[in-house]
Amino acid sequence: MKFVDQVVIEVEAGAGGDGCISFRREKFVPRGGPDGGNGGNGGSVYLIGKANLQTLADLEYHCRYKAQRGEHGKGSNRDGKNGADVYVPVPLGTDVYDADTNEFLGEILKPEQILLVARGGKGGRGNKAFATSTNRAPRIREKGKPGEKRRLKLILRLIADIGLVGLPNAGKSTLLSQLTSAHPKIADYPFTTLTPNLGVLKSESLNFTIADMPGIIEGASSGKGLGLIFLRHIERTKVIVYVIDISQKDPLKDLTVLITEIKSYNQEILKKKQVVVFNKIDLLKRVKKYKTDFPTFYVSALTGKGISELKEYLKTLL
Ligand SMILES: Nc1nc2c(ncn2[C@@H]2O[C@H](COP(=O)(O)OP(=O)(O)OP(=O)(O)O)[C@@H](O)[C@H]2O)c(=O)[nH]1
Ligand SMILES: [Mg+2]
Repeated sequence: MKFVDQVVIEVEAGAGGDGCISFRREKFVPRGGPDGGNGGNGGSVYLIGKANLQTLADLEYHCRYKAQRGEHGKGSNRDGKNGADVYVPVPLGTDVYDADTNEFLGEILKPEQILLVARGGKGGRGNKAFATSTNRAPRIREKGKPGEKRRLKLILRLIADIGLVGLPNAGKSTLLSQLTSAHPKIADYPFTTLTPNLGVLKSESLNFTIADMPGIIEGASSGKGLGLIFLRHIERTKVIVYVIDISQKDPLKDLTVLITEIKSYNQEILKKKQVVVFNKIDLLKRVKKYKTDFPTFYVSALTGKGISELKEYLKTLL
């Protein structure tokens, strides 16, 4: 399915129903009192978190949501029915902004969590509600209030436990396919991965999600390659795994490039737990060990060497 992580949608709540002006008319009751019912409230629009959604793609096609209006009040004290609410399913990790003012409205992080984004209009009161001891036959009523209407900008920042970052071709997607049952596209050219891939690392008690990111190159923060915009998808992860191709000229410099680029995107990310994975050890006759500031692993995502140790370590981290 197409990966969409930003959309604009329009939401419109229902208007409230109007209050009614009516008087009781019955045989043998000469002057019946007021009996105009109240209008029903308009339906509201909510966003609701759905764990089975991974992107905002559905909302790109269906981008207008309108809730039902409230029924008008009727005679014989009958109040109008409330309009039905509308629930718009969104993936977990959706940030919600007003598209016109950029005001942050909230975020959806948990399954079935809801967020009110357009409040339904209140129904108007009927004339019965206006009767007093001095005015027993009021000829007034209220109109229903309009429902709220706004354009929303939805931005997805994935909720994953682990994020894989690295230069293009370092073997991130291959590593994802080793750690999880995901089948991302793998190829020997840079920028094979254009949008994040998700996989699930199964553990005895818990499952963890791993997100494989597109490649980062030096200067990405100033727009080179695919830029860094997709890094918002590792802002919510607990652990960052740097994947480095150890067969390259200067693997430590590659690590520095990654850290520098991430820092210029959002240095808060560097407060997370970080792990270095030197990949492609099968290409070397003798594996040289490097000193880094983080727990470090030497693996071959191709042959599977060193993968089980890495897996166990990641599980204990989480
Ligand atoms: N020899 C060897 N090749 C590997 C290893 N891991 C990955 N490769 C190869 O390296 C190439 C790139 O692998 P990918 O997993 O697509 O790399 P990536 O980091 O996801 O690349 P982008 O998505 O383009 O950023 C492929 O041809 C893989 O088969 C490894 O451990 N050893
Ligand atoms: Mg890839």
